[in-house]
Amino acid sequence: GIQANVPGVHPAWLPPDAFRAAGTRRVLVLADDSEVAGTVRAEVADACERHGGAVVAPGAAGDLVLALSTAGDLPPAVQASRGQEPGPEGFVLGRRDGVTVVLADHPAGLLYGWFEVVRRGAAAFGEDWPAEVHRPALRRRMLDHWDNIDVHPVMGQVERGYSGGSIFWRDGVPHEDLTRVRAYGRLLAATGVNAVAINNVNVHATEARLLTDRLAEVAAIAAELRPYGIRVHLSVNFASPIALGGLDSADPLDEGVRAWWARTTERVYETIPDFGGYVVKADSEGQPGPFAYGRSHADGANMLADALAPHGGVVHWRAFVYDHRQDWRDRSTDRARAAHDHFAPLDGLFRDNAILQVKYGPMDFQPREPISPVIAAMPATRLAVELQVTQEYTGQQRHVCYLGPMWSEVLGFRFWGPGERTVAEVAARGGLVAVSNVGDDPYWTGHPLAQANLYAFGRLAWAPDLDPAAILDEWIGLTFPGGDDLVRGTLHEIMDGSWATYERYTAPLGVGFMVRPGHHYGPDVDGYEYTPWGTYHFADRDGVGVDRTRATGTGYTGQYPAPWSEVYESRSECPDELLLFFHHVPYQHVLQSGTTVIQHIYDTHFAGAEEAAGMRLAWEKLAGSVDPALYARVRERLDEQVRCAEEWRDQVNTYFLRKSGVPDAHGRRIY
Ligand code: GCW
Repeated sequence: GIQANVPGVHPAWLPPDAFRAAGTRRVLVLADDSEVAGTVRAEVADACERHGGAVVAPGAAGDLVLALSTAGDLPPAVQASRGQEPGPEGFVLGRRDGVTVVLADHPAGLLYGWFEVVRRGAAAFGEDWPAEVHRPALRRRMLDHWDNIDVHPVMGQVERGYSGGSIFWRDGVPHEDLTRVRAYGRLLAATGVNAVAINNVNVHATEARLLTDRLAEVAAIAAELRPYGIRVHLSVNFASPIALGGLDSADPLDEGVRAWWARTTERVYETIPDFGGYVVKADSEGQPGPFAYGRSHADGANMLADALAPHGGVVHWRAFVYDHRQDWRDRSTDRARAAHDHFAPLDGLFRDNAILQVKYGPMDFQPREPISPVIAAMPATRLAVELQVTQEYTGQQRHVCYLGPMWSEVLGFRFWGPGERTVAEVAARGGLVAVSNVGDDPYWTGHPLAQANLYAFGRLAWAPDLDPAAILDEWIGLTFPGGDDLVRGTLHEIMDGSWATYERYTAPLGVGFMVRPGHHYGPDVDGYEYTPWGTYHFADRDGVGVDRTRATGTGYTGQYPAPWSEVYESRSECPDELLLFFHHVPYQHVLQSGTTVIQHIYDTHFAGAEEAAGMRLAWEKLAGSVDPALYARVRERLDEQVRCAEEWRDQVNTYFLRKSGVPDAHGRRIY
């Protein structure tokens, strides 16, 4: 059966009512005996049982037909949809003569087609419409969990997790009952996600053993996710041959090391035949890697790719490699340059099943960064772009910050100018990956409204050109199925612009950070200024920002192709929102908006804090219209958001008033 509702856990975007339209029909399923097709049958049966529809037998008339093209006896309405080649995960969807038809070549497509019908609700059963082909734009749509088995002394159980403990492990062992994992798989499948890496990329001693003597735990999780078309991936420690295999080296060119990985990987596939592959953070923030042996990251990645290739697996090799022990006095080292400096020269050297996983920005998941130039620099490499659904730097699921608009901008960015390829197109053969925001919290994501980010990630990975406001609208319709116009309108009012609001009250004009070191929550303007982490703003009495130009700075702008290499180089053409990422400018520098930098800082911080207060006011309109417990949870978090936004406003404004001595043109209160 399906895992529709876990007692005590919020159903997120799949409450029973979301299935009303589909569940009241007569539904015919023509499929094979695969596990995923079995899921489709169970889903249909469950929805029909709840809402009074019926599963009909072949030959009978249905209002909805879900068919595999390989099934025999396709009814006439289905025949009309043939010949469109939806591919391994796609489907054809149309309505003809009053019958809604989903036709797929493979069971996964049928499952995704079913959820598309659910999403459309009554609209899927209105007027006829011609068959449309739906195919995912990106090949792998993956969530990475930063879950540990043990509770880490500093990071907790889930690194950068804001939703409680892990849904996979508790007290050092897997949860006794994994139905929650299955429910998670179901939620993800409904958005189009097809891969999950279950453990933290910082692989500590206990978690390293998931690869060997704790493999059964991975297999158990894989068994819960498989019915929803999701493959399991594992983060592995590069030094495993030493730590687990008793070898004296992890050198990727050493025959003994290579043989160890080949054997170990073979055993993984004996246990989990559809295992997805490995995720690796190497030579990054203290994790071991190939540099210790004088080898390149292509050598490292290819060794694992070779071990995985016979079994059809892939290695996701992360490009997040930089010097986290730099000297703040040294102005020539620029952390933003690091990934491109390390990886661009390796283009063409990676195996086809080695996927380079690149964070969307050159720094680290900031609310605003330029797009990583690595994505443009490696045409002969399969690239995956990495986003962060967990809101490490965007309010940690205490603040409302709907990230759909940010990701949509990232995916639609064109490195080579108008009309040229988008980031989503460049990453099509690799994928879109994000750090999950899910934990064992009853709302899954701590902040109930943060569920929308998880939903939007899957939808954008499937179709990057969807309008983020339309995705939010889908999410609202599914999650609050009885919701009236007040609910819908108010949620849009609060969430549509929430990323922009967050950006306004935090670090200005793309300069980034200014967060409290370590946990990264709340303001601390100089918190990282004299640290080894490479995240500086260089504010002094005259100006602020990082000079990354070729003319006078670190030369980072030169890592972009034209036109962006020129646009970013130029103070007057650089987009305002990134000005301080690329340039060090005087406080009186006039932005393209016509405002000076210092006045912009004051204005946006007053506005941002005011908007946060406006969100809380808007939410109060929904008292009585949404579930009281959910109402209270959001309300309590909005109190914290308002408090924190004021703290940001006052610290940032006070800091820059003291540095610059320039008063606010509007005479507002700065401390
Ligand atoms: O954003 C940073 C986080 C680290 C994280 C690292 C990474 C898993 O602060 O906690 O480590 O990025 O992406 O590897």
